[in-house]
Amino acid sequence: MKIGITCYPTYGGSGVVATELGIELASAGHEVHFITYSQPFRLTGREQGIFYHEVPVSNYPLFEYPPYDLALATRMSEVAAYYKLDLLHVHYAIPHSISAYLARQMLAERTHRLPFVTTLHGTDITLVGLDHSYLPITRFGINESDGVTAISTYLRDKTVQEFRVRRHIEVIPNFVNCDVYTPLNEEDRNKGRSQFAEPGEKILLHLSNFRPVKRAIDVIEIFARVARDIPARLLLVGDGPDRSQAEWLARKLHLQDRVRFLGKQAGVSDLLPLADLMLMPSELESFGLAALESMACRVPAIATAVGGVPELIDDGVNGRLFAVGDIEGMALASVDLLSDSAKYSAMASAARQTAQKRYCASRIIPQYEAYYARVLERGTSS
Ligand code: GMT
Repeated sequence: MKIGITCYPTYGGSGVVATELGIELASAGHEVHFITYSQPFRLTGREQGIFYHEVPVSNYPLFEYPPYDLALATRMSEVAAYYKLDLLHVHYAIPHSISAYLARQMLAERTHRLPFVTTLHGTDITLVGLDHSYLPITRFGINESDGVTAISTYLRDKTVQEFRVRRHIEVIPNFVNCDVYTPLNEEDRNKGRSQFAEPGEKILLHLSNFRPVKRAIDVIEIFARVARDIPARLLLVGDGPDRSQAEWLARKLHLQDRVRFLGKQAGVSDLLPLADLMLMPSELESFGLAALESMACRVPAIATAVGGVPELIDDGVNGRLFAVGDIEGMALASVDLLSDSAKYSAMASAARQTAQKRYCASRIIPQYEAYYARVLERGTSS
């Protein structure tokens, strides 16, 4: 198949999923065209079977707000026509589904049929989509899509309930390449850990875009309590609006020598297996890709029981779940696990097994391929 993919190409879970999907589809023999405003950060631009098309947005003085969604629709229709795309797959409903709708209409005039699939990721529904100024157009984009997928059952149900859409929404969960996200052998792990911690110290890690929904402040508070009881370090990967407050708090709590902010990282498969625990105390996660990626590396997550997270984490088996804001509970559970090697090892193995048995790319990519085939066959998936 020839598939066009549009996503937010910078840092964020939906862009990561879209990029990894494109990489996996290309290695399965499909031709993949990314149509985005900048090159997705996990791509080098030289992958076999992957093409990148930038969306230029001209900034005419009259445009106080340059119409990106129209420029995107134009580029989508051009790329689809030039490269004879079979299908567009857009990630994040706003504005991508609307641009895809326009591209489809533009091409229909030229008798090129271009169905599009929209994947809902989370905040496009739970935050942005429910904003009054966007709700009707998000609903329109969902209803007009030829196929719609959601990354968890929670998100599908939330979409049906909040948007009152009656169409079918296919649940295809987030995935991870279990060969890339994998535990390291002891020698490599110890070598990697020595960059960040002394022998005998534990490593806790947080990975996010530091938006308020991620509760980065809770991460620092949890770590402060853990570090009182056991020798430990905290690695924070990513960047965003709450980073400076988190840095300030780490200093206020005299933790600056124990906490390291690594900023944005293009790939994290080399960092995650160095950690002992992932901290994900989010206010909301429709899935929690960061937890899945760490679990695949045999690193269990201490997380919150919100959104789609309980579909991934079975409390006490492959990770731990707490109420939002339960800093004490999350700190106690971290100390408990890190002090009991038998309990820790069982949970770490269960985490890796969950990723392997349920979320490996090799299991999930065929679900996307089958779904595309259904959309192409039927005209629409509903
Ligand atoms: O929250 C983020 O990290 C960004 C956001 C996005 O859309 O880019 O992530 C959402 O999509 C991810 C990939 O499908 C999910 O794993 C995250 O749980 C989801 N975030 C939220 O629901 C807050």
